[in-house]
Amino acid sequence: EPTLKETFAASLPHKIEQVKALRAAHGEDKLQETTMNMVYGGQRGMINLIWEGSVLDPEEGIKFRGYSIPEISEKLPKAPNSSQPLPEGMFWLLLTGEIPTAAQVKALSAELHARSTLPEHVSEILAHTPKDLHPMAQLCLAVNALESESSFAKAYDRGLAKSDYWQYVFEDSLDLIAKLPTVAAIIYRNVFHDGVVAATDANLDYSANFSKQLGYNSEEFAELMRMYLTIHTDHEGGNVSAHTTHLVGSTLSSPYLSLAAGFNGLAGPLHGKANQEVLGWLLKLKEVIGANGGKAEVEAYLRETLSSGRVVPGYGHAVLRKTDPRYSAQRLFAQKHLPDFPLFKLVSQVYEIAPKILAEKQKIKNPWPNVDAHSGVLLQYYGLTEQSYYTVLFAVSRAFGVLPQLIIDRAYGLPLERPKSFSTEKLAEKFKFK
Ligand code: CMX
Repeated sequence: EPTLKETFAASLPHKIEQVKALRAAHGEDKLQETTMNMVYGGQRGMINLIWEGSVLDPEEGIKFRGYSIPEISEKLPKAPNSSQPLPEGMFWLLLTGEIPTAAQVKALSAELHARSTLPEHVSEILAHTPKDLHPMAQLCLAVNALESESSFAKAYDRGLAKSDYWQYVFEDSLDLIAKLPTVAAIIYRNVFHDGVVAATDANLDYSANFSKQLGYNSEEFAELMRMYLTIHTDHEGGNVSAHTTHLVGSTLSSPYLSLAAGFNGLAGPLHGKANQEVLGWLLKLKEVIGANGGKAEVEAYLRETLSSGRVVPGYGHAVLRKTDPRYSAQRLFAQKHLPDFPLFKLVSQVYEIAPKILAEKQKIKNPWPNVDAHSGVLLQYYGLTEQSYYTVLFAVSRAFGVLPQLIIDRAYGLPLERPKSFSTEKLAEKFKFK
């Protein structure tokens, strides 16, 4: 059976032709009207990126190459005795648009395992990093330091034809995904435990090995990781981590530097760090309402968050207008594996109350929960209680979504990204506004 690289390479000529034909037919047609509010308003709703892996529908949520999360769960290959899809298969799907066979995914898992060794200087840097430096800052340091391994940067320095860029970006992307769990596990074990990372096993899948490296040996935790790493991969192109990786990559910075840039964006509280924020917010809620807290207390806590000018973490979205299907997938997992866990019950209670309270504020366009409202509670149940680490897990998964597009960007020969900006003076002048 063809490998991932062969499958992608085989699909490429047709894809490039399709883009060429589409542009020849409609390249100068108007896509939409843009308004000044879009420019001042964080470009909401402005179509200005190509992103092949996924498209987000405001009502239905994410579709990965056209497949919903339940469809992905059903169709992607699974580990033996597992009911969760393997994120390795998701990477395959996002890059090629095709559902891989079980044998293809097994071969990819083995290939990632074979590429997973870290250069010594990266472990050295992490060993000398202060423990109180945020785990996401440590991750960004380490991914930048992995630049030494970039075959793209080396080949470019030697002199590389544009048509060959993608091959090296592909190799770097696989190496990066392969090395990330070890980097992430070193950070976790250094900051919160004894600094020792368990050995991996070439016969296990990526998530089972990563679980072992973190120090969690139960099959159920590996199941959680398989789901977690699959659903956090990709959320179309405009979110900050995806957009940043793509933007920096357009300068022909290596995949390492591009991904590190994306991770810096994921580290913000309005994006990936919301999963950490949610946990802090929930634990505080638990403390405030005590053992006998009811609906009225949760409502009061929500109102207090809002009236103090803060956001309710884990709720709202720039594009979604319904409950995030990534939230629903995690809820299903909790209902199956931890239905009586008190913190899950609290999350469910907030889900019953928060949308109504948030909807009272007219400016909030989406009162429903997003992915980050649920992930921390699942980790808490299995003992991974260190909240400041949560965004690192999101980052490991996000690499599976943004790197396929980086490969595609170079395979399509997309140019340096360089939109036009205006000053307020210039806009006022345009509208003859005084
Ligand atoms: N709590 C309080 N206020 C909220 C809110 C929330 N959960 N969600 C939106 N709002 C506010 C915004 O802060 C904004 O207020 P101002 O006009 O005073 O600045 C107003 O409502 C309009 O915002 P919006 O158009 O509904 O949402 P945006 O597209 O601007 O922002 C998001 C989207 C996710 C940043 C926002 O909903 C938010 O801050 N949510 C909490 C943080 C969070 O969960 N982030 C994770 C998102 C998923 C991810 O990237 O991982």
